[in-house]
Amino acid sequence: MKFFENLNFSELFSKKKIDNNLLDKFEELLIESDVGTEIASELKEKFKKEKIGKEIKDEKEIFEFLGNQISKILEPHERKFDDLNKNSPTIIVVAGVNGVGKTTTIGKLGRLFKNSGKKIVFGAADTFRAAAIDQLELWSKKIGAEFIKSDLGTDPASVGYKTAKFAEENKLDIAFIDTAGRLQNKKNLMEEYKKIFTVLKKINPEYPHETILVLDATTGQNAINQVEEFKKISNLTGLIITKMDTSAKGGILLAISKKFGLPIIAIGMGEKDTDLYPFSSNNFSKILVNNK
Ligand SMILES: Nc1nc2c(ncn2[C@@H]2O[C@H](COP(=O)(O)OP(=O)(O)O)[C@@H](O)[C@H]2O)c(=O)[nH]1
Ligand SMILES: [Mg+2]
Repeated sequence: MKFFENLNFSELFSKKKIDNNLLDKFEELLIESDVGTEIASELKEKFKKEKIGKEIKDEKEIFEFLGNQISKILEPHERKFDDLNKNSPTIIVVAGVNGVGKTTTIGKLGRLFKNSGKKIVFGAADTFRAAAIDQLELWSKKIGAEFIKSDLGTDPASVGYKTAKFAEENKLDIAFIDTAGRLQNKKNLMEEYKKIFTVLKKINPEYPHETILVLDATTGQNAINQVEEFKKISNLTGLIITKMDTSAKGGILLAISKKFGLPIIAIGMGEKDTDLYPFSSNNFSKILVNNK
């Protein structure tokens, strides 16, 4: 995560009194970090209130200020992990466009819930590529989850159905339904998702209990469009942001929570099964600040 990589505050502020010109530059730097214009201006105003006319000792002072403010902005959006498994079985659809990390995230989520003794199943409703089915099957073997699949090209909704039924009949705790996110034909994709929801609701109107949208932090502002599209077809219950271990700027998370008010569940920090962290606004802001 390189949120502050391009924020060269030391040059900007060193031994200068904070004036409006400096504040504008501060705001510009924040906008470059994907936080969005609203939050950038909000942070500028707060900074102004506290520091105008004063001298800044060093960069640390600015990072501390930003860290605290970011934590405050994100705190209301924290979604506690334990909260995800209130029903038995809990049916979770994992959605998102191709390549964001859905399948990997299911593997990692599975690992975390397995660690706390939950019985789980993965359903391979991304039926368009054999490799996608195999990938999820590998994860299921790795962490000891049950696995449901159909033949290549089968209707994804039928896999969703089978997976939820399997979870019920075997008294499992959680079913994770993996999906395809091919964006080549947006209309078809959204129709496929709708069908999965419709079929699940036929089993139980409360299904799915969760629809988690996975976003890739490296996509920057485009992540906002993705949330908009998926919000149209489903009741999103939370977000997971992947690839925060890369050069992605974490700022997009602030822009998204501001715009949509969606809960944030976890952060992906790598490709291994142990690389998923329940979201904590406090830790997240600390990582951002300390990574400089
Ligand atoms: N560095 C990094 N890579 C990730 C992370 N999550 C997923 N990936 C990688 O992103 C690629 C696409 O992931 P995949 O789970 O297949 O995405 P899907 O198409 O949404 O199912 C794979 O190479 C994953 O290993 C993450 O948090 N950090
Ligand atoms: Mg996948």
